Amino acid sequence: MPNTIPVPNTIYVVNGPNLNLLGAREPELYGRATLADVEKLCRTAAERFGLAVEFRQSNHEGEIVDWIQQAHAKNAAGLIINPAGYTTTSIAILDALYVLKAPIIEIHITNIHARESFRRHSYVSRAARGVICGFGVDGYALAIAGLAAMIGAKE
Ligand code: CA2
Repeated sequence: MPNTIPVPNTIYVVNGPNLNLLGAREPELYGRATLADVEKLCRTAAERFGLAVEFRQSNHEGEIVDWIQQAHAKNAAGLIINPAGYTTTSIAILDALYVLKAPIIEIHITNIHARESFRRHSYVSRAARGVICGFGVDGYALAIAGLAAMIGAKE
């Protein structure tokens, strides 16, 4: 058997608090797509580049930290994170992201710069290679395409 190192091909898509409510509340802000729709969209976008997706959502900071550590332990090819309300508060999530060597993309459904000023400061951005916001849930597909380009995954 050839002694080859497997190429990492799994990307983690991690969603923070309240994103389980997508589609059910505040559609004027976040649209009508549900989180299940977003998961499907991510899988379809990733398949084009031969990438697999671990799709997660949690309302709990520590669980998100655990998944980031898991992405590192499993040698994930990259991580896309919508930290939601933890964007502006979580040094614990930032510290976990700093450990990850694979590229990180931060994504927000809305344009956080056009909203309340407190939404504009992101701890997570310090660890992110790229940030996408304001494209609605299509931003997830854009994040996957951008990540694929960063890691050299071809269509
Ligand atoms: O625009 C984004 O994706 C945000 O990360 C969403 C967060 C917000 O705190 C950030 O400033 C921007 C809020 C997520 C809450 O998600 C909901 C979805 C549907 C209904 C209610 C909340």
